[in-house]
Amino acid sequence: MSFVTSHQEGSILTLTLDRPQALNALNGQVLEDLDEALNGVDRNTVRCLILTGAGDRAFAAGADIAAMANMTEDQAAAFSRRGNEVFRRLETFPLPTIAAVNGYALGGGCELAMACDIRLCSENAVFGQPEVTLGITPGFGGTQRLMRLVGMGKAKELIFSARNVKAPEALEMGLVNAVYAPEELLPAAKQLAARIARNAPIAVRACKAAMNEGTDLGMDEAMAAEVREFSGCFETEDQKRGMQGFLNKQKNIGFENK
Ligand code: CO8
Repeated sequence: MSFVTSHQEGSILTLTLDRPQALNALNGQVLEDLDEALNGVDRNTVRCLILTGAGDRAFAAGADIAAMANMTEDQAAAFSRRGNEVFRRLETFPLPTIAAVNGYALGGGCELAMACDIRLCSENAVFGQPEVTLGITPGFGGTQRLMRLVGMGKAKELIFSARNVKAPEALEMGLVNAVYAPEELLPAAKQLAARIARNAPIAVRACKAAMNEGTDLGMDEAMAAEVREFSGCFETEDQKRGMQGFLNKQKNIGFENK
């Protein structure tokens, strides 16, 4: 039995955190199962990943507090390191990822959503980094990714105060891209995934790599990363297909991931 289920429909793979009795809280096994689920992704057929939570209450209510309560400093470091390793793998995974946040995304849950490329949420979504109320800091990337997404001042306000934000405020600050009625969230995520999946997959992956790499570089090195990813698309079959298709006024160019 796994705490992460996979369901592929065409070229879209939905991964679901499946521990609803604990609001999909992230313990060591959930992290391993997520890593394993990423191992199982068929990169030849999948063109977009959606990550969501089982049930209608939570995406993930954070790292598992019961599992952390009696950790030593060394154990906490190992847990944080492992979580960061898996989340970084997701962040740099060579496919676009969409978090469909269907309820609470607190602590590690918010951090997991932030490791995805795009966040959509339901009207009942609640985001926050409540760690300081537990006597700890965010430990799965929250001190680093939140400020990159919403700016340093807002990130410090949210992390220091442990104030939760509801969907409309998350939208306003750019933490999520769009808000949907709960029943419309997954269909909307799939619609966006399908739209992404229609585009040249090598090019989409290259955009992700250039944008991810560029965030951590100065402008000159970042532009060099763009040149590398841009030129790397040339001589692919899909680049020829895409450009010839345009020149021939062809509609609905099908790309082959080659
Ligand atoms: N960990 C473990 N169990 C949880 C968690 C969690 N984070 N969240 C919820 N649960 C469990 C509850 O214990 C409860 O279980 P049971 O039914 O057996 O008592 C079940 O889920 C349902 O939860 P509630 O009864 O509390 O449901 P409510 O509707 O009353 O409240 C809340 C929902 C508001 C989401 C509430 O559950 C809550 O506040 N949860 C904790 C949120 C939180 O503080 N998250 C941050 C955790 S810390 C963290 O994520 C740090 C990440 C970095 C780690 C670095 C490693 C060292």
